[in-house]
Amino acid sequence: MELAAFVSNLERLAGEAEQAFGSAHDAASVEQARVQYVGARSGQMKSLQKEMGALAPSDRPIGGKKLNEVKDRIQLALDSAQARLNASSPAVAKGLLLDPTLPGRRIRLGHVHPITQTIDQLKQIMGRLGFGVAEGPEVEDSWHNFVALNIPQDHPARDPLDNFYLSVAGRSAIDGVSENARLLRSQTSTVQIRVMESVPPPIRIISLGRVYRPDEADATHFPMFHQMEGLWIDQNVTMAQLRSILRMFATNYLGSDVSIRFRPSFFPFTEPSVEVDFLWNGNWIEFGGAGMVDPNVLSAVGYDPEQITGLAFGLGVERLCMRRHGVHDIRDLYRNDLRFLHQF
Ligand code: FA5
Repeated sequence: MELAAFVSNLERLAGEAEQAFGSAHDAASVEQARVQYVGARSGQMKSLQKEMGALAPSDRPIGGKKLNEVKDRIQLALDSAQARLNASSPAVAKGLLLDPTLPGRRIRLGHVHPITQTIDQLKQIMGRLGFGVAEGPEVEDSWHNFVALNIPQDHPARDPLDNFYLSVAGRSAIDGVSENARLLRSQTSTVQIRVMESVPPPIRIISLGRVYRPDEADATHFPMFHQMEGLWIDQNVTMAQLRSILRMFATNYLGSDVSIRFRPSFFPFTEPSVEVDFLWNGNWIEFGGAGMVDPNVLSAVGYDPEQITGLAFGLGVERLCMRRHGVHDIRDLYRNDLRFLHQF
């Protein structure tokens, strides 16, 4: 075959292919032209390539060079047809086309809320000290929230202004002070009563959960917060044990350098009673109450106070979490600001 004829065939093919790709305006016609001109099996480029063998050996280097030039032209025409198609696709119009050169977007996983994390840690620490976990309802009756805890009918702690009473069956919430009123529990000490009513001594439990009080929200108060209640019932339980348990708990959760102080106090359900303070940035801050279970409470649940003794404590979970993590406003825990929550 003549070199001139081979080159002119190549030129013709390149011209046709460029025209075909130039006028292809949808994916199907681009693909059709691709198969026709550069298809691996029956494409026209392929057949011309075979004709190379019919050239005189001295013409082959020039023929081969021309063949490669034409291949490049056709490939360019194919590439620009495809680019034109992509640019007009709805995905690009919306800016959605994948750009593989962009760094990947990190998927932000959610995680457990700091108060739930704190609750898990408290359960672990107290578990190592031999305390199991008990639970009780958040909607309570007056018996468990007050009466069995030695808080009589006329006690100020039962005031409707200090509790969230529920209005039941058409009765107003103010009637709540009555004997069978229901309310959102104001303390986890209710669980002490429920556990003692259902099992005989010895008992060693903690109970962690939400409690509710109509307190004005400020840096250290919130109307819904969590408490960790502890109860140890057995023969010969002592105040010294109460103090060492709370000390061990505090050094485990807050660090070995924590300072703890017990202040004489009063709770209707413990005698003697103490307030538990921890030192925080040079100030003594109240974290909870504690004491020896009052004989009246032991009698209310059917125990013999001559035989059975007990210790109990109730600590504010938010304040523990705040001191450990250096949070200075309890409201930050409940603002649901992800920039704050992601730090935990
Ligand atoms: C009680 O609730 C007692 N039941 C504790 C107790 C249990 C005493 C067993 C004896 C035996 P008090 O009302 O002081 O006690 O609350 C205990 C802790 O809950 C407080 O020290 C504080 O850490 C936390 N607390 C109280 N009110 C709020 C509030 N509005 N917001 C956040 N934390 C609070």
